[in-house]
Amino acid sequence: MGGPVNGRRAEPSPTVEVRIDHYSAVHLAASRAREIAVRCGLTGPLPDQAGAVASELASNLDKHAVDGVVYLQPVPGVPGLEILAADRGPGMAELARCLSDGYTTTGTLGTGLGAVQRISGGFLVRTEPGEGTVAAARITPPDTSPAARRTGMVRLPAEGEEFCGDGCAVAGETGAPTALVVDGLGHGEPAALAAHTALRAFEGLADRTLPEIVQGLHRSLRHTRGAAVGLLRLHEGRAEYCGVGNIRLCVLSPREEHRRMDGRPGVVGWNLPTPQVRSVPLRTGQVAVLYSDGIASRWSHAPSPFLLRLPPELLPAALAHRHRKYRDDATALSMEGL
Ligand SMILES: [Mn+2]
Repeated sequence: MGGPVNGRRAEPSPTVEVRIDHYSAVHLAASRAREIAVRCGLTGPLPDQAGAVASELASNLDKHAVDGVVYLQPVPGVPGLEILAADRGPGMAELARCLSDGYTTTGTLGTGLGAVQRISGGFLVRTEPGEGTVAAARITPPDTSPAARRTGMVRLPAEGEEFCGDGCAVAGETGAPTALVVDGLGHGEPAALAAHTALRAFEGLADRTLPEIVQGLHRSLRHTRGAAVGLLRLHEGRAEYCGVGNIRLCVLSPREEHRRMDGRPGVVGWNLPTPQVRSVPLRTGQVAVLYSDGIASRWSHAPSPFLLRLPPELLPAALAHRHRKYRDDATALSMEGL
């Protein structure tokens, strides 16, 4: 998936974005979903089902929503396609209410999302008048066990770029889960190579302490253009964050005050500051999100109640849709506390 980077192993494909700004985009979303579903390892009727789900979500956006977008990407860790939809209201809101109330209509409105829910291995939707809607549907083989952990991610290349200079990964299925977001300096292929090098190095470092991981990444990135790095490790009731450069952390909670943390100035691979680990309370029901500077950090100064309540599966799509800078690669990765 994705082109090879200087002949090295290809990076998993970044998130594919289809803006629903015209009816023709509905067909585009469906055909891209079918095509990416095949590349994600789905077989039999599943690619067509993925196309049907993408078509339904996109057609709702086309008919009823303002500023609608569909994101398509592999489900991390298992064969499968994730289809995310986001808008700024108002139409999807009505549909989602019908769905969550079990309310049926004689029109095509409720039935469409009901079908999406039946076909999908997992379907989540959140909506609020004035805020819009975010939805996620996962198409996976019938025997797929549910995700071990509640996470979400979106990784978008800068507009017009083939390569994404950001990377992200989660490791530690058994031990303390550890997430990495990396932003190769600049964008395009050299940035992608730096991000790719960091991801490969992270595979062998993930069970070390966070400062050791940063130092290991620093060594492996010496011959690249360097990167900003953010690491997040979950423990019961808390998390550790270690950041260098513009990979920020925000911890969101429906009722409590949110917490923000910024990385220390520096470039991993070039001038590494002494890595500093900071601990932050993070419990079940709270969500931590690591994000690159392709998402404007302004949102985190006063997150809306809608964002504060989003589950980890939906938060990255909402941030990318509302706060993305189109001239930079943009990544967000979220995890729920343990
Ligand atoms: Mn960037």
